[in-house]
Order: sequence, then structure tokens, then C-alpha cells
Amino acid sequence: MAAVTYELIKKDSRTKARRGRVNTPHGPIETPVFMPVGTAGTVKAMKPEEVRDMGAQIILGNTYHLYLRPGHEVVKAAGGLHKFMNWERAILTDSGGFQVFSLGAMRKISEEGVEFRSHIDGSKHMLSPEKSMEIQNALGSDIMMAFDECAPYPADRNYVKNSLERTTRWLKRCKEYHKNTEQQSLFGIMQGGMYKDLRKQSAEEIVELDLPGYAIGGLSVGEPKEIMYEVMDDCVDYLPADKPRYLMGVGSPDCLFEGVERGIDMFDCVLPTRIARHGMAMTSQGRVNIKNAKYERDFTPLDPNCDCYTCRNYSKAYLRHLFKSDEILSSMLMTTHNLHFLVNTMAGIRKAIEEDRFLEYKKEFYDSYGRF
Ligand code: PRF
Ligand code: ZN
Repeated sequence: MAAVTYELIKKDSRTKARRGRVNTPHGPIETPVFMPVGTAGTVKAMKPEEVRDMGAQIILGNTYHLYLRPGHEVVKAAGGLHKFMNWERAILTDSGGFQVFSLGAMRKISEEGVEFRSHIDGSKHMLSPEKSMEIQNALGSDIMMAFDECAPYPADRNYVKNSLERTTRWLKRCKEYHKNTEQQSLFGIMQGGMYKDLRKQSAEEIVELDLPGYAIGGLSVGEPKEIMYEVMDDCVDYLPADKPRYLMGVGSPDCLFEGVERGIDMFDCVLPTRIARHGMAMTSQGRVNIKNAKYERDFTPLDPNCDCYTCRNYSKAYLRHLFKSDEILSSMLMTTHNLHFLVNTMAGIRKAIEEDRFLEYKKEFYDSYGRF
């Protein structure tokens, strides 16, 4: 039995949206789900209790960062990542593939893996499918991601074809190395850039390996949103209906709705936490830039329709003051609100699918929030 299983609860009658449940060794995840990012063993500016209490069901960790610092052996000695960071719910770890590719000039790709220099001290390292599995096994995440190659955008067909075929060969090596399938589940990653036939080829190759879940990688890498939505729509059709589908690195509010509508179950994105630290809030009325002078004497909450800790207790004027004074509390309160907003929006989406009014809920959201 795989560590992770998927149950379908309800299908929307007009779109590919679906309400489901992913069961993990650290509890169930109601889907569709938004997963906050905790790159280095912390959702920045938040205590794990706060992340839990606002309703987050699973968080993300990063192989690349935790391998470089503090080192996966340290996390393993602590009893695994759950224990080390005091998070009792599910954890998904990304493989490090995407992060080393983002290093640009500091890396060298071969069939064996990727040689790279640390962004911390310049030291030389090698990540390979086997090494990524070894690290993720030590971290003890519930869901481990395959070590893949994400092609840039734009990229020519031949380049993309080679990289998706390498991603399949690397996935086979990941599966071969990973033995602890009762505690940890390996998800495959589809690549293929913006080429529909290559997406289909990638899907057929990875689905044959019968893994407990599949991700769509290589999207939201600079392409226009319309192209992303179109490719995503096809990708979902190539994936099995009885397994969870995860769209990697995508999580702006409009992308959540468009992704859910096309049959995606899981999303992650640094956007809510990152923009929070830059003084930007996502609210039911659109984005609020807390730096704006017009909030100097605005004693109303960030979002009148939000019941998060920040909105229940603080005004825009106070939040603006904290941001302008470089106070640590600014990041904490802004992150609390943004995460609550996205986690809550997703809870609203789940409820809407259950009540078969997903499209109406999407329209209400867009009418109030706007698109961007
Ligand atoms: N592969 C991996 N992680 C990712 C991506 C990918 O393609 C993306 C692309 N949006 C984000 N994170 N392993
Ligand atoms: Zn709020």
C-alpha cells in the first residue's frame, strides 16, 4: 500500500473541478488544497501553530535548501523534518531539481545529475535522482517529488523533448532508489514545455510507472497565462483520474480558480508569504499596498471581510506604520493575513464544489477581487 492514497468525493457537473481527499501518514488533506511554502523548515514569519490554526493542512519543504543548511543528516538526527520544525501535519518536499536549475550559470547538467555551487558559500555539490531521494528519505516528508529537469520558456522543441525524456529516465532511477514506500510516497513530474504532444509523451511515460500521484511541472515559467491555462487543460486529461494532480509553483488567486476548474487538486506558491513581507496584501477587494500614503490615517482593517488575527485586531494605519519602521511584526501580521486569505479561498472553493456552484463562486470572486 502506498503511503498516500486519493479518494474522489464529488465532481463538479459543469467543469473538471473535483473535491477529494489525499490520505497521508500525517492525516488527511481535503482537496483542492493550497500548500504554504516552508522552504528552509519554516513558513517565514509564522509559528507552526499559527499555520495549523488558520487551516493549512500540508506545507512544503525544499530538498535543496535543507541539504545545504542545516544538512539532511542533522534533520534526520532530530527525528525527521516534522519533529525538527514541530509540524505534525503532512509535509511535501520538492526534489531540488527546480531550485538548482534556477541557479543559472552556477550549475552543470549531465545524465548523472546536476553539479552546482551553493548560493550560501560557493561550495561544489552534486544532486542526482539518487541523492535527492536519499535527502528526502532523511527529511521524512510524506510526499517526495521526483528529481526532474524543468525547461525554461521559451525553449525549442528539441531541447524540451530531450529534457522530458531525461526526466523520465531520472524518475525511473528515483523509483528504483526509493524503498520506504509505506511511509513516503514518490510523485512523478510531467514536463514537456508548451508543446501538447510532448506533454502527452511525458504523461504516458510517467503514468506507466504507476505512482501514487503526479505533478505538472514546467508551467508558470514566464509564459503568458492564456498559454499556461491551455497547456494545463490538456495535461490534466493525460493523467489518471484516481490519483492526485499537483500543479507546481502556481498559486495566485486567479490561477487557483483556473487550475481547479481544469481538474488540479494541489497547489503551492511563495507568492502570499513573499509579497506579505514586501507590504502587499491579497484581500477580498483586490491587492492592498500597505505602503500607500492614503492609509496613514485609515483605521479600518486590511480586509473588511476577513476574520484572521490581523484583521480582527489591527488597522491599515498601524500595519503601514510597522512596515515603514521595518518592524518584525509587520512580516508576521501581513503573512498571517495573506495565508489565511488563500487557505480560506480554497476552503470556499471546496464548499462550492460540494454544493455544485463552483462557477458561481468563481464569478463572485472575480467580480470582487478582479483579475491580474
Ligand atoms: N519542477 C520542480 N519543482 C517546481 C517546478 C518544476 O517544474 C516548478 C515550475 N513551476 C515549480 N516548482 N521539481
Ligand atoms: Zn485578514
